[in-house]
Amino acid sequence: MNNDLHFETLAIHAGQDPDPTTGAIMTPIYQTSTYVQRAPGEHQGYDYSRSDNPTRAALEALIAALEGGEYGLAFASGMAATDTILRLFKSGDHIIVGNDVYGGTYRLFERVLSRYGLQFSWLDLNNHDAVQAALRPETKLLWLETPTNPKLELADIAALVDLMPDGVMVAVDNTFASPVSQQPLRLGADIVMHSSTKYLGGHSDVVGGVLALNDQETHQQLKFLQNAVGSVPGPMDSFLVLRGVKTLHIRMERHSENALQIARFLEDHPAVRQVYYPGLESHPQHELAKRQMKYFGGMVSMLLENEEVARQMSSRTKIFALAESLGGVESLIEHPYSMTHASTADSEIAVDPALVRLSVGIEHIDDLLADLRQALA
Ligand code: P1T
Repeated sequence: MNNDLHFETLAIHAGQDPDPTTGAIMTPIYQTSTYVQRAPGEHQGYDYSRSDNPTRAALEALIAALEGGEYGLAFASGMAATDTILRLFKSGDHIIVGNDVYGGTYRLFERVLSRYGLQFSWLDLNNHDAVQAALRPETKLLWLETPTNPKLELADIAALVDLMPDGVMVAVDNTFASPVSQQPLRLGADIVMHSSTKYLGGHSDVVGGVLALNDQETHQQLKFLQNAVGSVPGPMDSFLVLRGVKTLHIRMERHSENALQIARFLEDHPAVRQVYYPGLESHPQHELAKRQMKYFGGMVSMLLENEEVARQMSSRTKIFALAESLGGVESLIEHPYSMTHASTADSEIAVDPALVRLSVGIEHIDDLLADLRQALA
């Protein structure tokens, strides 16, 4: 597949030539753990499914194409993908992280990896002076989300890449934007990570993670770790992400249209103190959003009067289902303080208890607006 084709074409075809033996147009689910060898070490490219599996290989080729990278890697979850990146580093290494991230990322970094001697600084990545001042000889990685979970803050990827000295990698968790909206490798980032559980899968039926990158040596190290650590996705899960991605571009367009209308509605609602959505003119980084993103995405957060009101609203919607996760075709609502970001409680990156987060789906906008209107009444 020629990776210079348009995104919409790559989403449907990259890594997915029809099966040469049967002509099957959909990638077969190679539900096998092992592969027969003609003689010891003499096989057809596959020897054991932790190391490689053809369905997973198709997904890995697809994600590389979507992100404009040379290499893709797939994992059992977004956290597994993140963890595998962090295993590139060793005790004493220092990592700069944006101070608004998914709660599970905070938990992995501070409660697991810090026990192995990795050191983390949590910073406002829009304060470039502070980022520069935090750099140390031991700094090896800048980790960022843009837009962030749950406050939809943006980071200027190209500017931050420029700020990093040689030897400091930049990894972007691109889960909220998805590759149809922004491709961080093209802006100079070294590694892109996704929870494919979200927009890539798109149907709330799979947990997975993926990486994309250009550097051959880093790819070899990550591929080694993928096999050595073993947090790989099964073939069925790989297939579900392959199938989900085929409609990513049209889903994201509708997610974004619906989310913008909802953000505008919430901005005018007296019960809402603040709305966080990069597509709103009132978003402090709206200009950066227009420059860096093709779509503003389906995630909207809002600040209500207090925690009690936020909890009540989260329980009152009928179409927006109260659940963790995001990026599926159906709309979800959640209370980050007690749900997705409970692990950041009392920390330097704790979220406001009055915050409510929406994952806006692709249902009819009038039904979604009516649901929010009744829940806020
Ligand atoms: O859940 P998993 O596939 O392991 O991905 C973790 C992850 C990583 N990065 C971001 C930006 C995420 O949002 C997530 C998962 N987030 C949720 C489950 C959530 O509801 O926010």
